[in-house]
Amino acid sequence: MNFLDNLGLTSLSSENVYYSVIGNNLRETGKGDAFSVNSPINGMEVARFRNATPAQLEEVIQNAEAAFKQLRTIPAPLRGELVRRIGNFAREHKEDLAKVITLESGKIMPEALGEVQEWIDVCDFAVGLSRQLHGKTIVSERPGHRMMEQWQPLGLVAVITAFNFPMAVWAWNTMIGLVCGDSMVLKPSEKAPLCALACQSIVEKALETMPEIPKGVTSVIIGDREIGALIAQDKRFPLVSATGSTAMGRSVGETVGARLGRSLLELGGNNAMIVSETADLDLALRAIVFSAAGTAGQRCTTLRRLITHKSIQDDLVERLKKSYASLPIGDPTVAGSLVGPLIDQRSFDTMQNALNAAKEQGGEILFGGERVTEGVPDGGYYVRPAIVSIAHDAQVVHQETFAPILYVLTYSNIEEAIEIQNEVPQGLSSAIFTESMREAETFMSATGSDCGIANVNIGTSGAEIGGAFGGEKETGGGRESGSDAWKAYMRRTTNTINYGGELPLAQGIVFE
Ligand code: UN1
Repeated sequence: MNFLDNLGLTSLSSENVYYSVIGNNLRETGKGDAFSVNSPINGMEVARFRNATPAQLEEVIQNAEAAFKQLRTIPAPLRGELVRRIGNFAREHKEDLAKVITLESGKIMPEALGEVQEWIDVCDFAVGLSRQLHGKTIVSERPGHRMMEQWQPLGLVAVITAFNFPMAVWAWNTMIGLVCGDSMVLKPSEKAPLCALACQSIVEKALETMPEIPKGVTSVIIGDREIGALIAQDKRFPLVSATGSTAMGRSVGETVGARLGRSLLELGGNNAMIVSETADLDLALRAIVFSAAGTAGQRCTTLRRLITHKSIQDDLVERLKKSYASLPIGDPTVAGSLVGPLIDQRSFDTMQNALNAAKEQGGEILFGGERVTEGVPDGGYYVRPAIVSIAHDAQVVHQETFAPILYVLTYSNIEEAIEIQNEVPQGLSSAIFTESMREAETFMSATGSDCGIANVNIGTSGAEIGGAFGGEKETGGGRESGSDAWKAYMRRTTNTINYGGELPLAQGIVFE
């Protein structure tokens, strides 16, 4: 496969097994259990790995620590220059990188290209940021004193990623972390390790052009849950950033919390869109289809609950069914496909279980849900995205099923719609379609959506990198990517400086 060659990813090791530990001239295959990576496109094996062992993790950590000690002394704008070059290499290899994403995650090419674009965009953002890691100056209550804040590099940051955004989520963390002066260690999803190696190979191209930056500033360790747990326990990682299921995040968060470390969690979503009786339905329809069926329902921002005003529901659902019926389902490498495969059989089974539960809980499948075997590659789990009409408080509606199931719910007034929107345990993304300013503003107000993302007249997925990305409640509370999310990757010091000849105490205390 040419694109793998172009990224230096072929014949990495003599045993035909890829390296599991990479960074700072480390090049080792894992010494743990072997596993294969199978493409969701057709189930074929695309690569073989061996998991890294705890001893190999120790090696990675020591290298990353040595790199951090140097990196923190390098001025932030120079760290920004590294990120600029990483972005340029990502631009140059955009198509090669997108092909690796498609191969491992099954994402259609236009979306895979979009994912690489997120990486490129966050590089541009981080380069600008590298000259804007501002602290404040603060007036002191004491004569002859002043106060200020400084932001300092934090240390080693672990990034644990999921299969569905194997490059973008790593990039949000790593490009920002690098300008902040941190040494970044990636533990990728076991379903997308080649993507991790591709990311590392791009960083290494940039590092080759900047010998003044230590080589171990990014590294990759491919391992199982045991390695993930060891990372969470290790106090040499002041920050662990994890994306994935709420169950995984809870375990990481609890372990990191027990040692009083910081975790940045980006977990499950159960995203809803309210469609008001005033909405522009043409616009809403397009947004619904992309948000609910795009990426085969495998984004954490995927639209899962459609809360429709009772007066427009029938019309909207009819139009939605027509639109779903014409969605091209198929090989994600083929131009024109809009819905690719689910990641694996387990995911397919989970979807079928959810559909059965929906029926048991009084729901009705209005469209789709079944496996598609015609006109798609053999061996992949392709499904027709489902539309299900059901009560808003049915149990299955309150859980995240990582597959294209859209639950259609009904409301009569905006207060009720917002209540339904907020009644689930997750709090990532949300949207309203309305032409009413009152409804839109109420939705975004303190009494409105309780999610980290609340959109008006656009869908729930496809956020830009310039905003802080993340959500509340069981979504974990973390914020990544744009705005001031960088602060999570640094430590803040407050400095009080006395330039006078006296030593007045704060709060007017006299101590003599
Ligand atoms: C994810 O699914 O983990 O907002 C991230 C979006 C993308 C990122 C999704 N920019 O849909």
